[in-house]
Amino acid sequence: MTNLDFGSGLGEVFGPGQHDARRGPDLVQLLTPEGERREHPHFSFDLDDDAIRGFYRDLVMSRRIDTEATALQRQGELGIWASLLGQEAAQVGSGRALSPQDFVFPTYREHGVAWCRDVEPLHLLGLFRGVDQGGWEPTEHNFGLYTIVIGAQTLHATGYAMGMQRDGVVGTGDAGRDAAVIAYFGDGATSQGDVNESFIWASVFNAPVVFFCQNNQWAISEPIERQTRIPLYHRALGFGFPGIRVDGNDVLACYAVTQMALRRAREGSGPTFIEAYTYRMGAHTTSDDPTKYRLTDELEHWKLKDPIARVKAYLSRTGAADEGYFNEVDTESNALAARLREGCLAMPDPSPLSIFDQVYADQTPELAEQKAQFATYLASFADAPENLEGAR
Ligand SMILES: Cc1ncc(C[n+]2csc(CCOP(=O)(O)OP(=O)(O)O)c2C)c(N)n1
Ligand SMILES: [Mg+2]
Repeated sequence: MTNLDFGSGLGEVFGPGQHDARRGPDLVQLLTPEGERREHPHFSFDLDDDAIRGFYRDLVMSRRIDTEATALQRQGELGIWASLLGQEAAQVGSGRALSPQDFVFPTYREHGVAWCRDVEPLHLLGLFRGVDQGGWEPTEHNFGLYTIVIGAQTLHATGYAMGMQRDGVVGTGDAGRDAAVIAYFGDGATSQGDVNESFIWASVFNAPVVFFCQNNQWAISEPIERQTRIPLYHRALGFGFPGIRVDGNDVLACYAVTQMALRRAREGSGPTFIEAYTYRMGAHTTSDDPTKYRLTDELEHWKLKDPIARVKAYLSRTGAADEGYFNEVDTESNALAARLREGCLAMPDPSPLSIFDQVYADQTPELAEQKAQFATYLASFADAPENLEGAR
């Protein structure tokens, strides 16, 4: 464990050490930024090169969805977009460690995890275009709806995990049946009451939940130094469960660490906190301008740790993939981008009244009344028939 002497050693914690976690003693890393495999005493990556080629494809496709969505927002086709740029490995590594029966509670940035759960990317675009509230069926993919209320989903995740305990799908010893929950959240979210409350509940009830924190160093314009004076993963100890820091730009390490944490949860050994140490390479959302509050040399520094480049370097160096493969993935990603663009532009505008139908499974009398009032209001416009086409 880190030797915190509460003296000059603090520089290690939130001085330069924060900005070059590679040197941190507790960072689990299995693939260096140069694309070299590393051994770790407790974690190993146990899949073959075929799986790594698959991860490469996942990483590229996730980034391509992201760049296309960002472009669509810039052209006025999406209201807003929250980019995952730089966080692809944290999401694909953890997402690929999940079993089909596990359940995911995402934030608003988990496009790479959505990809791993086979959620149609057009559904993500629909949400950010404002034509629906998230068009996917959570139970079809075991992937919840995006949550904008910072940290709230950690409570939902913990409650869901406790439900799994009561359903008897934890610790049965049947690998096809035992299930766990993973909750995604950011570094800023760790300052929320909800997150700390969920840690306590998960701990004392030994809930099968993995808390996956993507420490991308920023909560909009607030740096990590404003969230914590110790490494985030150290906090887990105070709640009574293990915490571990993994190189969030290393897809192999993220996979290995998440797999271990999910296994613990499924077998009934309780929660784990994973701090995936990464960097938000883009803006917080398309409404944000990070040049107002951070220096570009920070970005340049993290570009050298790009999560995709290191996998490509590994595959090239070892001969596990050649130019032909990389070109094939590029072509596939461009085809996906073209399909997304076309699909996004073709999305019909929703009926203004349909929002009332999406709130509860069963309509309440209050909501029915509000819907009727709104319908009357809409109908009061002189050009109502045109505006309301399809609204009733
Ligand atoms: C309860 C709540 N408070 C404030 C906000 C506004 N808000 C949106 S994103 C954000 C920062 C979140 O930062 P972090 O948890 O690090 O996640 P990241 O966006 O970096 O992935 C804030 C404060 C919100 N959505 N919900
Ligand atoms: Mg953050």
